[in-house]
Amino acid sequence: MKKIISLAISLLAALSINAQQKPNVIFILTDDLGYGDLSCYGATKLSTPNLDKLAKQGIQFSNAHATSATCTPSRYAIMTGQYPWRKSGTEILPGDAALIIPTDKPTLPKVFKQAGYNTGIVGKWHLGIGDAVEKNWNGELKPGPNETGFDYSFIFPATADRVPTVFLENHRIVALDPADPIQVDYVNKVDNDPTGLEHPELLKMKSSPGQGHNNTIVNGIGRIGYMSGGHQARWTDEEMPLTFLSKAKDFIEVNQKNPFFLFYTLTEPHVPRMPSTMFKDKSGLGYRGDAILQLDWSVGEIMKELKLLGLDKNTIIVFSSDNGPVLDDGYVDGAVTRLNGHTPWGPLRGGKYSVFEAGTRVPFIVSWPETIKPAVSPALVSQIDLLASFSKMLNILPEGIPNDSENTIDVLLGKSDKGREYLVEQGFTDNLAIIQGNWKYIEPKEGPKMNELVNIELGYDKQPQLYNLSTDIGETNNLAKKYPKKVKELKAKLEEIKKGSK
Ligand code: NG6
Ligand code: CA
Repeated sequence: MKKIISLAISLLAALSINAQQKPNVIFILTDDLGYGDLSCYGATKLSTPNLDKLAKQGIQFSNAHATSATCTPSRYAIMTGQYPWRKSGTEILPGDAALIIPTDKPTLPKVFKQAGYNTGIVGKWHLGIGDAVEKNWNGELKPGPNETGFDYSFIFPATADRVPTVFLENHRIVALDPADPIQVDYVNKVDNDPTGLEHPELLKMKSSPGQGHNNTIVNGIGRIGYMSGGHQARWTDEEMPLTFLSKAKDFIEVNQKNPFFLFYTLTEPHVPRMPSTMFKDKSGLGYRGDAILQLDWSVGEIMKELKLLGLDKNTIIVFSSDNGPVLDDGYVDGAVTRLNGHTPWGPLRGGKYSVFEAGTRVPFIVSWPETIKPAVSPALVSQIDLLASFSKMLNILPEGIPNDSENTIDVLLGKSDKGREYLVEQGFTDNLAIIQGNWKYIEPKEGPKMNELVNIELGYDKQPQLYNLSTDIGETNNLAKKYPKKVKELKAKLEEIKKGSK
């Protein structure tokens, strides 16, 4: 008997050592950060020392992608490993949308959970909450992040410019006074809360003409959508980074003894950009630049925390952005007038909403000190592959991982530089492109050339477009007429991918 007990104890000890050896993973996802927004990616008008340091100690990818040029579809792909254009209802969601992530399929956090990790999300969600649009915001709100694989969640439901402007911790709104219940409506005004449209004099930041953002005013900023009540629970934009950072640090601290996966989804530099006082006017580029300094600072604070707890060596940090950059996305905040020569899109064409490269080619850094050999990698990688890749790393092979998600773990960890063979990019909902090797083919599609509101080329064209990205990264020279065979080949490949999915 004694022997059996001691055997059991040593087995348990071995298991727990094993568990401790598994690296923690923190995926830091920013919102609308462009390919050219960081100094390690060539920005000269602002400096991002913490991300530069992360890039220096890890692998900095130059050809890494979000699947889509807007937030909801891009995050849908990260969570499910499936191209979002395969499923309707994955376009930019309003703040009262129902959950769009299936609760009975594999997800990125579920992979970690299955491997014994504690999982958490802190930050922006934007994938819907509850079973329906109509819901009682004052009770338990589910299904949501916790039902898709996160043990812990501290989020806001949609975007910083959409109501409800409150935080949810697990299933409930934080600091909600039952005597002042919240109501949310995206069609009609509810109650008497002032709107930006009726009371522009109450605004501390004007909304851009023609872009909406003039419904309920919260913290002096007009939002998309109407809400009433919940006054104590409403956030103050200026303290958002501190709140998220503190919750992220708490999660790390509480879970320091067991492997954890933290999805830290920062809201910067998405609109409304309202940096905290310590960053206001620091960049000289207006609030958008300040918001970038602020996100860089948050990353630095996380790195410091890991060091303090002795977790820095055994924590993988993945850093990226959900889609490309935009200047005026709804508020008059100086992003255009104070740009000062900064190029958020780097050498790329387009931006957020666009099927051109700046829409989906984003900063992407993977760091794992002392395990990953620092490098710059030109390999083609995508956020959609994190699901299959971490599954492979953890030896978890859940059934039903969509084959859109490919295992590229060796590339992500620097053991190989052979990235994906091809990748599909999604612009503003229905326009798709495929990259294979140096070639990029944008399928012909009717649609507006420009999103005039934000002054970004969307990439729609009735004619097929073909670019050679190795010599023309700015997609200026359409070679479709010159290489009809290539066009045919890539068109066929794209059609094949469109058809084939689990
Ligand atoms: C757009 C909003 C924009 C932003 C975006 C979502 C208008 C005119 N523009 O519809 O301000 O909120 O949605 O951004 O309403 S994302 O990064 O979450 O996809
Ligand atoms: Ca975004």
